[in-house]
Amino acid sequence: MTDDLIEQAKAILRRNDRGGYTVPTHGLYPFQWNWDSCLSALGFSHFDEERAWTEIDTLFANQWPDGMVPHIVFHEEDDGYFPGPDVWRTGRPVPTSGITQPPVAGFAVRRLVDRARDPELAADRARALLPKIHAWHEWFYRCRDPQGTGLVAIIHPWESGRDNSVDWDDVFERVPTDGVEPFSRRDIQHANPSHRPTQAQYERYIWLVQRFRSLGWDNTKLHDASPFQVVDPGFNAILIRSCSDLADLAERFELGEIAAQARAFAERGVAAMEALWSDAMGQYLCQDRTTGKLIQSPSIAGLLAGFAELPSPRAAAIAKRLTLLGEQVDYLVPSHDPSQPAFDSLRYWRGPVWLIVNYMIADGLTRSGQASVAQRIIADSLRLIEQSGFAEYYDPHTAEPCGGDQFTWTAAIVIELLS
Ligand code: 9WN
Repeated sequence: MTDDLIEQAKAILRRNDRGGYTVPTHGLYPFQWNWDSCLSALGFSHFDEERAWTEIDTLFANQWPDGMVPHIVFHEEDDGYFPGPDVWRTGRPVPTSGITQPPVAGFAVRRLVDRARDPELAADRARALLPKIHAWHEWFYRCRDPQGTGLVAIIHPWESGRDNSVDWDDVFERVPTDGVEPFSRRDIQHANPSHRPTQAQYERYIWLVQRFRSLGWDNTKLHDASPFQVVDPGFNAILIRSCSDLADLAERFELGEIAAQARAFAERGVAAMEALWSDAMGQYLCQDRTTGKLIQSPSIAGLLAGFAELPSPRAAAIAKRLTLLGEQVDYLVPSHDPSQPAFDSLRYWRGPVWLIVNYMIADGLTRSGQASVAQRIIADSLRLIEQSGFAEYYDPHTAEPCGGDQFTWTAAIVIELLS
């Protein structure tokens, strides 16, 4: 069974391989996505290390001069996705979007180095990538934390990777829709519209893109100019974990300055995360940076926070939350608390389970000594695959597969878990 699943997963990675990068799935997402690629490299690394490194190299070849690594690289023309390069108009040599995504690269590179079967290859490729990844992290703290709080804000829901989370609903009310140019969505031609974000949400996504475009994609201006500034605990935990993994690697490779700076980012971030903790909810919450208030929305972001090395009482509290959630669903981890009125078991990031997030939560909990919940998460993840194949996301009650199928990062995580 295990071998069979691994073979199926490898076939998906090969099928979605476009040479130097993979597409998340055929049809729905025909370009390279940032965090998809870094997590997919983990899958490749078990059977083709060279290919794994290339996935990350290709992404970083499209890093912006200011350090940002864009969330989409439009390597080829394809009108099957909206919004394409003609909407973003970022002026890059290879067209890219103008926003970023959760920075998992530092974590992924460290993992590739740690288990390299070809240590020389790994050392060469990692040494070349380290300064680039560090430049991205510096960009985050410079451009997305201008007040020096230790935590960075996202300025567009797409940056979180959790596009239509309940977390954004209230803040999104502040984003207008006047002046949005007419557009025609392509996602709902590929996937069930009732499993995707709404039209009203898309109008706001595009309003933000147009606003940033009107500012020439100048990252010294975008943070303050955005009516949407949210501090996401999951996103920050990923950044903190990547900074700390990068610090370890930089020490190993004797890159003293990077090591010291990356370590300082991580330590400051861990301390700052306390501001996002909610005793009432028993988990971390997002913060609306415009008002300074915590957003009372118990989503998976506050559990993904455990991916960073947090104080052990916090990790224990997250494990407890997950145990309670596990009594409400058949498959952990729902992307939103099922007892909340806004929970929707089928609609994208408002309830469904995502394997990549499961993987990161389980990894963090295992490191913090919360092994039994981590094992339940992994077991549930594999049951989903056995029952419903390699989907984009799943209903946490019924295991119904949703969104795109033959999904690259889902397959990559299966290889990672079973190898
Ligand atoms: C917008 C590719 C991406 C993922 C995101 C997921 C979805 C895009 C979309 O697909 O977002 O970036 O058009 O829906 O939310 O996490 O990286 O798989």
